[in-house]
Amino acid sequence: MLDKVVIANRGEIALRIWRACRELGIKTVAIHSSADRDLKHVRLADESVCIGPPAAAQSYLNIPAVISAAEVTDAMAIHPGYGFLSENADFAEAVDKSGFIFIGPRPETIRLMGDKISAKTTMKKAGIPCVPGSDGPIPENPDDILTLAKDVGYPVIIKAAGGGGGRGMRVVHSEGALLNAVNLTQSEAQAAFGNGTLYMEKFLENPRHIEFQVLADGQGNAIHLGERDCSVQRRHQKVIEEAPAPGITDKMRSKMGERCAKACADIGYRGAGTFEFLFENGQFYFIEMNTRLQVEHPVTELVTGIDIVKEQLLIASGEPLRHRQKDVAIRGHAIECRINAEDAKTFTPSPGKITRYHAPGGPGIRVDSHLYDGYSVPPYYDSMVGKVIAHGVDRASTIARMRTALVEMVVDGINTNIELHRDVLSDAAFQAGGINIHYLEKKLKVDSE
Ligand code: MV4
Repeated sequence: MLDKVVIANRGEIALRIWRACRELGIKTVAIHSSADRDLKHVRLADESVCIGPPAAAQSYLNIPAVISAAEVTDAMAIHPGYGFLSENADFAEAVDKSGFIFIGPRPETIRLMGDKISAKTTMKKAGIPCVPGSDGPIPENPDDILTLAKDVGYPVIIKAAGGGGGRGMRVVHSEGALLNAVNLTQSEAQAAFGNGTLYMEKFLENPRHIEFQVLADGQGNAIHLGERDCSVQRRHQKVIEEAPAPGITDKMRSKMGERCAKACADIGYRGAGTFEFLFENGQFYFIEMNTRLQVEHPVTELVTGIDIVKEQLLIASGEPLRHRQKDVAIRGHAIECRINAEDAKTFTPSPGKITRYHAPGGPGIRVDSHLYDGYSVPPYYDSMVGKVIAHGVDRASTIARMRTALVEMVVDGINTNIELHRDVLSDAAFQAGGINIHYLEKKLKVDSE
């Protein structure tokens, strides 16, 4: 078993990791920037180390500083959380080489999935359905690019192999616009990721974003924990997630979930992971794999009863997977609302001091947040300050629970998106279920008119 873990993150997820360690009797080291001394988990951790100034590049992203903190505290493992260094293969490798355990997949796996072309090629070979397209990098020769697009069929989307999560992509609607779009995307990708390699896919116009959660022990065992629907998003930032995805039958879930689990077993995957799909006209199309714990993991925890962070810690300590697929059941429904410190109209960050904080509660309500009365939200990091997660026997009663929680919740002193959540949860289209990735941006446009 791990005896001491460095929590290499901040905010709600650092607190979430602290709680899981604590439950398992694992000692914790909070590493933080000089702006984060007052974070709740820093105060609760057994030890804390300030690793640098506020700017993330000099603290949470500073690989030598993070590893030094593990060395001076004699820790055994490092949990990266999400964002920051969580999907950095060089970091995972440096952690290994320094004699610590990286709580996540092997560096080679992170690298394989970080390149979106090799991720797709790997998954296609493992039997996962992918969006039709170039099956590898697009050709060099302009005529060959034009022929490829004609074969795929317009509209197409040009994506950077080094991109992901909505960065480095361009939609092309006609032959006349193709080569210019390719050149632009290539220059941007080279500048942003140091890798100008591109691939092409058929552009799906109105898909839903549905992702499957997996757990694997790196010893040949892998299971899936069903899917989440993350279609409520704005500018590639998810706002609301739910599990299970409306309209996905047990049969569809088992079929796709088991394929994901088998793909993990095939590649010797270790840890928690997520297969991202676009879902359109009853079909799943793989786009990317995330090799980290995700923000929205709680909805899966609530419907399966499995503590994903505890499982990550047990897997990292070398335990074989303790859950069998046949024992994983989806019970009821769960919805998560991400609470952001932001302006309701402009979405610009709204840092500042919390003058009054009341968390919602009651049956089926979980709050993952580091907020407390008197805490100051610093201006240097992501604006998400917590998540409210509701669980109920079915989707309608879960929506009712969430709406109650959002009325009950008070966060004064900063602006938040709580009102936006109330609007979405009372919207007939959201209540009907099955909205696509364009839903929120369209709704915001209509509502502002
Ligand atoms: C797509 C797509 C349509 N067709 N690929 C955006 C994030 C990145 N993970 C992939 N993305 C998309 N890829 C094809 N072939 C539409 C998107 C997309 C999107 C996907 C998921 C969630 C929100 C999105 C918002 C805009 C575009």
